Amino acid sequence: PKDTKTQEQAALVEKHPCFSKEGHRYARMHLPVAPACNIQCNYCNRKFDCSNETRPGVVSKLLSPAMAARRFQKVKQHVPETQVVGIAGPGDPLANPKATLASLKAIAKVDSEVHLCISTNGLALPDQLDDLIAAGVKHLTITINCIDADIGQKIYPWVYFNQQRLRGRKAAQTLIDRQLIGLEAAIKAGMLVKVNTVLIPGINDHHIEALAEELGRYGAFIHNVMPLISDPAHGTYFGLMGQRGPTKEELDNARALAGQSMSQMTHCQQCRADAVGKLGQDIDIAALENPTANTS
Ligand code: CLF
Ligand code: SF4
Repeated sequence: PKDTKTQEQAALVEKHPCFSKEGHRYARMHLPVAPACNIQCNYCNRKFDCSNETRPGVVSKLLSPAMAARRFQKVKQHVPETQVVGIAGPGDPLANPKATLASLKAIAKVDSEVHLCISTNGLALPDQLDDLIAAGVKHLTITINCIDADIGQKIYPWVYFNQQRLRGRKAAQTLIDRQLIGLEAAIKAGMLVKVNTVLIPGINDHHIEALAEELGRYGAFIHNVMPLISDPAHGTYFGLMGQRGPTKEELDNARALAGQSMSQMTHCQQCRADAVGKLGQDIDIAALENPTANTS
């Protein structure tokens, strides 16, 4: 059975452009169906896309589940290498459970073979894991920036949980607890779990090694340390506070330290919530859907 499990995992990894470097031959498509979020990150600007997985600064046009399925059909014809359909924003997929689940179902109806992928901050994961599994999701990303609430309270000004807006250390601890419960349960259920960490100099950079060690103990599959994008033009809180992103050396150093316990993804493109195509070769979805319109 162990061999079968390993074979299944290898098949899941092979065609996913984010979980495998060899996956670059294949394309992914994001469905921007999830506008709301249940937490606030200081690196987010809600007017733009979730920087959990997405680069702030460009607004995606929201789609309904039916529109998302139609877009997928069109993309599949145009980019047959599309092997993965992910939901990564522009808010948090699990803060929009109806739209997220309806979209996953609509996609599976069009193509039962396509890999379904979700990226979340993890707050609602323990409650929604069973629904995701039932919908056929096998690839999951949780953005975990720290496992220490003293650090977390500098990153998350509030967390909305059980009809309450939590602040300070309590907010951070609640989020971290839920992330780790969700991480453990998802791995136990056989999902392939990636963890994204936004590297924020002076905030969580000294903590990356300990974080990666813990992720290794849990059995996360791969770790993606991504640089903070703090351009004040994007209006993020960190940008307004004068927080800078890491230098290339700082990023390389953090990845090397984390790499002692977790295999590292280094080819992340910090995609938009509506990105389509191979990594680094996004196609123009507006032009594809509206070939006659002038999109310049
Ligand atoms: Fe999308 Fe994320 Fe799935 Fe990939 S992106 S939901 S795991 S299909 Fe990939 Fe883009 Fe980096 Fe994300 S390159 S931002 S890691
Ligand atoms: Fe923004 Fe994403 Fe953080 Fe929610 S989880 S506040 S959408 S960056």
